[in-house]
Amino acid sequence: MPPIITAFKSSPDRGRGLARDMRVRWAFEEVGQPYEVRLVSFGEMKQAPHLALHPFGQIPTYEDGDLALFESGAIVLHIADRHPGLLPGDADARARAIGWMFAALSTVEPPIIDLQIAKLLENDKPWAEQRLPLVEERIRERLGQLSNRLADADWLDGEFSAGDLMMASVLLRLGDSGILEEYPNISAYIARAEARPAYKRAFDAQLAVFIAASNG
Ligand code: GTB
Repeated sequence: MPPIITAFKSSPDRGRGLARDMRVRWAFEEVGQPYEVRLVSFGEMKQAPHLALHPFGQIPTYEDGDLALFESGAIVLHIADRHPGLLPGDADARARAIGWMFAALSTVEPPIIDLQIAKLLENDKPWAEQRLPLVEERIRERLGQLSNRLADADWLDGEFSAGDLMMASVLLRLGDSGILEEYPNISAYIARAEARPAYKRAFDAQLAVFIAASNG
């Protein structure tokens, strides 16, 4: 039986591939492994059966036999570790690819999440107008540094790896903010990631959930 992951029954991103099951689906597609998806509602996420899998009541989770995991980074790393295709064979290159995964999740993603919080949850606060440019500036600082490091390379460290999968997933959350366009090499990097057949299969699979939910 293939591993089972969880995803939103009705994703607030309306099928744009921004929820964190997308990066796990993408990892499965890159390594050519089948997986199943159990869809959960916001209510179900906060109930005991799901909380037993995920202490914070979120998606995605991963179950394979006796193993249950939460945290998209841990799940993608586990998939990449188990199957060839997402981590280099050379031990040093593998360690660097894992380093890029952590950089994506702990250095680049936090200010991007801050922007979404500022725009969606704090936009009615009296200080919202002053805070937004500060948050945007922190993102620009990171993207400028990332852009310098990427330079004219296709991927962050040699061949495409789980580090690129995670970095592209995180950057895609900037969506229509207009910030990505300021960094042409990062925009091209994201376009290369989105053009990968595995990305497209994962994207189509999560979009199909949204379309089915909209029709049902
Ligand atoms: N650090 C965890 C991980 O990487 O797995 C974070 C998991 C997480 O935030 N999951 C979110 C969730 O379950 C879904 S992805 N939220 C429900 C809750 O906390 O109650 C976050 C997300 C949601 C919506 C959009 N969107 O609409 O664009 C994008 C991303």
